[in-house]
Amino acid sequence: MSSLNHRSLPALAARGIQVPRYDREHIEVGVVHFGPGAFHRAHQAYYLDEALGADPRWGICEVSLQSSGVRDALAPQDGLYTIAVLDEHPGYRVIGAIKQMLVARESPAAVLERLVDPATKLVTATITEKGYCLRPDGGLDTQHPEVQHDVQHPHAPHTLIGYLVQALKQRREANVPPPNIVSCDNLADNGKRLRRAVVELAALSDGDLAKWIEREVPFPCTMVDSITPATDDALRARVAAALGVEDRWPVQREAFCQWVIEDVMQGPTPDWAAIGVTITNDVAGFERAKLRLLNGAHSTLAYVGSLAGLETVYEAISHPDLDRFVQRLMREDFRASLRAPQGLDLDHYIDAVLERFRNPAIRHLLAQIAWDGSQKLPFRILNTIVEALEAGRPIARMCVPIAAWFHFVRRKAANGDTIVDPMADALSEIGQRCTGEAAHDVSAFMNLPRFWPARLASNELVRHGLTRAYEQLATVQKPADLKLDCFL
Ligand code: CS2
Repeated sequence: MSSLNHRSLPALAARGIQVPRYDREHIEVGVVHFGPGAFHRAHQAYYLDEALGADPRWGICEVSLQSSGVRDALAPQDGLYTIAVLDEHPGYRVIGAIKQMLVARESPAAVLERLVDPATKLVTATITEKGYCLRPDGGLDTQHPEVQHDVQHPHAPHTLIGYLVQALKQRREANVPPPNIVSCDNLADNGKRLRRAVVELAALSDGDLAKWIEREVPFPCTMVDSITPATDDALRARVAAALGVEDRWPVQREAFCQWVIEDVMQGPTPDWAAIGVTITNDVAGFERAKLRLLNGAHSTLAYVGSLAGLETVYEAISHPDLDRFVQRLMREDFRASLRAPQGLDLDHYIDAVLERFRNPAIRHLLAQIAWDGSQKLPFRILNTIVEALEAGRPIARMCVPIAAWFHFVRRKAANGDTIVDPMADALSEIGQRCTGEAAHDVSAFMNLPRFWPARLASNELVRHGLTRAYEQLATVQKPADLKLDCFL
């Protein structure tokens, strides 16, 4: 079977596949994106592909910080790839928005050149929580080896933060207005956090630059949402069957797709309203609701479900006890911590999220969601526990997913399985020290450095809640063992 490339497009269009409606030869790079993983290609690249239909200025230069995988797969395809939208009636769309692909470790100067180019008006990022190199209190972790590298080598940085500082410095010197810099990761207050990290790194070498960045550069906060399971061979086969050509790296997502951006951007931007992006002054309300309700529930299903041997979100939400438990957690504990932003009804939102989890067309592996627990849980659940304690609300149910994570780590460590997490070494060391005795094991996890918000680290209510949940989950091995009614 031949491979997808620009010559395939007319035949694909004739087959009824959606292909770019614009002349790819004439699009310009106006966006530099860091982290061209599946989520970005299913989400922001889709929106920009829409924008290109009316305005050629929003082509993307994709930057991978380290890996050459996406570039190597998509270069022979002229940057084209397919989004499979999986629902009752699957749809396929070929995206043409990628104009250039760079691997930063190979060509740092080319990345900086792109970032400094006045045509670059938007910089976006999906580098996952760990890519921000933050301390638990939210500031930049200046002890982080990659951050230290960037201090020493400002022209060949390793982190997004390093690239942004250097690019902003050069733009300022050349009198080029700064781009809008949009973090699209699942961090609460993602724009504010990114701004703080960039300002703190800049301040280490150039106080004036740091002040200028703080004053002049827009870092809108955003909420991004679309369930995007990792690409597997089943998807490749499905796409090949639908297209009649082979796509090395298609992506898949549900039909639901949402992007909400804070209304602080300056200079030229895509026509956001026309492409379905919401611009608002209250992004924090949307962001928090999504992070706590959807992602918090996801992590709960991932850790509790994995203990019981369940494999996918669909299987986990179809387990009656787990379904009841997660609903209670969402409708009471998580919801109590939220204020509805204008235009969002939280009860309807919860219903809609649960409906999305119940989509049988999506095979979303719990193992994928379980990655990077040390980076995700603080934003998704620990912060909600902190607020519940402050407000005198119960925390027992919210201790269950955290205790399930402890067991998940302990079992991985005991079996010698890889723990995918930037704190894997510390976690596997704790996991190996676990004895199965709840008070002992919970203490070991509560001593994990650089994870716990200050208010939780030595809180007795938290210790008690975690110990009880840990005991309750200890014997769960299969779906029938999952009895969570004692937490309802
Ligand atoms: C998931 C998210 O992998 C995970 O941790 O919770 O990727 C989730 O699917 C997206 O945030 C949905 O927008």
